Amino acid sequence: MKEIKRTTVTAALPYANGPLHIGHIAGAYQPADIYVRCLRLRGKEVLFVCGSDEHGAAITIRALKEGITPKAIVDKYHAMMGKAFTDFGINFDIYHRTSSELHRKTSQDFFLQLHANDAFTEQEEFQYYDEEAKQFLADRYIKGTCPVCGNTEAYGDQCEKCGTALSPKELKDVRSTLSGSAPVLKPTSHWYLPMERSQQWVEEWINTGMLDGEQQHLASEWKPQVLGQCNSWLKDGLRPRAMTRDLDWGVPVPLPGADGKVLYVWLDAPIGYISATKQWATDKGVEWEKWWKSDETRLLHFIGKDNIVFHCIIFPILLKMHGGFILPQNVPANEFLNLEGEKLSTSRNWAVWLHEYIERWPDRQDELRYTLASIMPEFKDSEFTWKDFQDKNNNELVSILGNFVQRVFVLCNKYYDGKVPEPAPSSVEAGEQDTVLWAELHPLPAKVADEVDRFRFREAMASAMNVARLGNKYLTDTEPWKLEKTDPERVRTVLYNSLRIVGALSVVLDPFLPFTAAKLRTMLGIGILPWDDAFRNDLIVPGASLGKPVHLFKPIDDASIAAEVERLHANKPKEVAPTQAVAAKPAKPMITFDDFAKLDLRIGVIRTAEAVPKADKLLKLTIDIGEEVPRTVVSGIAQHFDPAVLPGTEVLFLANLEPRKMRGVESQGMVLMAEDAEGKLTFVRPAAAVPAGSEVR
Ligand code: B3M
Ligand code: ZN
Repeated sequence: MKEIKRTTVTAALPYANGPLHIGHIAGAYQPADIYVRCLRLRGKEVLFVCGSDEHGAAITIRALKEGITPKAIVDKYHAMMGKAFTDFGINFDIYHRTSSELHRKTSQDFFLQLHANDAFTEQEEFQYYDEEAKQFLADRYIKGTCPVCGNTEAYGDQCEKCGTALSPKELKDVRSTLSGSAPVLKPTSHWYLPMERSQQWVEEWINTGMLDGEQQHLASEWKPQVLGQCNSWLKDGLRPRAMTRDLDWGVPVPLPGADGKVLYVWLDAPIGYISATKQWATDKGVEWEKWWKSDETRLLHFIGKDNIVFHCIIFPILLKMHGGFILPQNVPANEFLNLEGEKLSTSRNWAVWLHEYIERWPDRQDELRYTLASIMPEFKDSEFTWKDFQDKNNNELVSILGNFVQRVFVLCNKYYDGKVPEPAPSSVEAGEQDTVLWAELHPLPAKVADEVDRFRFREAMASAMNVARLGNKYLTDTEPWKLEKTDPERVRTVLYNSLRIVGALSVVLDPFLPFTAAKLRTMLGIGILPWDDAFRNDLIVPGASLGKPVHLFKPIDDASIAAEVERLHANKPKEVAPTQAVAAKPAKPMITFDDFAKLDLRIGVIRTAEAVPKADKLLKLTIDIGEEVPRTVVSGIAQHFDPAVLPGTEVLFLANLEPRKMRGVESQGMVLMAEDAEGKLTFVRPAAAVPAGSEVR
């Protein structure tokens, strides 16, 4: 294999159709970020690209649901995801978007080159067409009865009840989700990628790493589950796949007679990595080609398992048919993360949303990063629980890492007035306890790096944490606080060594806990050390001033964890079985439309919630209804909700109810709730996100 000079790292372009949750982060973005940070600290040349995937039915369906345009959807979620990544310390060289002009041009040029290379066949096919909506229907716009299990709500591409992958023509009693009418079959012609032509070389390339007689990668370095998925596809035989769609949202097909047709989203999205690179290069005034076209470049795609075939089979075929591009050297896909015993689900709101976590746990990114890295679904699905998050914080971050650093800084503050002590010159690594310590410490940075190189991020972080464990043990074994009176020189050596360990931690923890690593550097008064210099002797300089000891991590109490779990359950839409329906009460007397129009109903968002002293039924809430000052409301829901979980909750709000005083507080409106047969209360919320203050009519 050629010597590698640089690495292009891509992380899957998330669909701009909803916020990011911890499953996305643990699946693709955090592993990529760890990998990139580690390479950079080792002085390697890396480019890290990502962006929003803004095309495809995923977007148009969301737009339909939220009642706004696809453009408004992608603008909203692109901004939201970009901010969440930055806040979480995931810093791409560029976070681009596939709705950009540069991307349109790049993907159209790519398509035209494929067309010129005879990579496509043109085929006419009958596809479902909605005569009312006047459009061909993407698979997700078609519903019908599943031929396998009889579920009447199966989609054109999949039955979510029995999990069978379907094609629209297999469904019975087909209907369009756009108009509800029965669609008709109409001929339409599309450009297909005859993938069967590539079957042979793809099979060989994936399984042996050989391409055109050259060793491109070692299959033994690919994850078994990635090889497994590819081979199960290959075993079925590759088939032609349509590369264009009849849709009005996407990159227009740049050929005559292709009006109303756009590129298939899985054609344009991976080209998004290339257009992102081009945009980055343009912004920097450098060339982009070497990142995609040089055999001295290693290309890596970080993705979740549902994207494997697109990155390991379809995109490589496209790249090769186009010509001039390198193929990925590895695709270290992760499996899925579950949450509290259930699958993460956007539609059932069963998720920990990244932007909400950051809001509720400000300045605690590393606590989540630590938990996610330690349970990363590298080889099989894994599970996040809030309890585990608490345990990892309290028993590992607080007790091991935080405790070690705290002890070192407190002692240096106390004995040396916050300065680095002068060690006994010859004995730094020579005393009996020190020899053992250094023998164990010295190999660790290389071990961490090696594990990161092999995409073993869990092990790598554990090895990095071992530096702190060894430091803790060293302090416990040497007990410097007992020796200060009798052997101050020894104490100086021990604490000097301990500071060097903190210095090394600021390096080896950086890929995993970048916020903490930066704090350590500030405390030590040093800059970023190169990886191989993690333990260099002269970096911690005797006599230099140290920063104040700070608590790096705080223990998390049971109540905060209980509130998070409760919040998850409270936010999950309840499935109401018909038997639980409330017996209908007799209807109230008629009102006129004018009576109704007098009500000022709006969507509000709870900003704060607190108990009202000496009133066990009441909570005092402040509610944002888009006005400058949030409304204060006293609400009789204290026995139903823990105030800690309420901030951020959307509510239906009556804004023009006469104010009245309750327990000395003026209540300026009313939160409307639904009540079930047992008297249990639940909030009435909009089905999709709307800004605070939106009118309800
Ligand atoms: N947007 C699918 C996903 O979010 C898709 C990835 C594109 S990567 C080029 O799972
Ligand atoms: Zn089914």
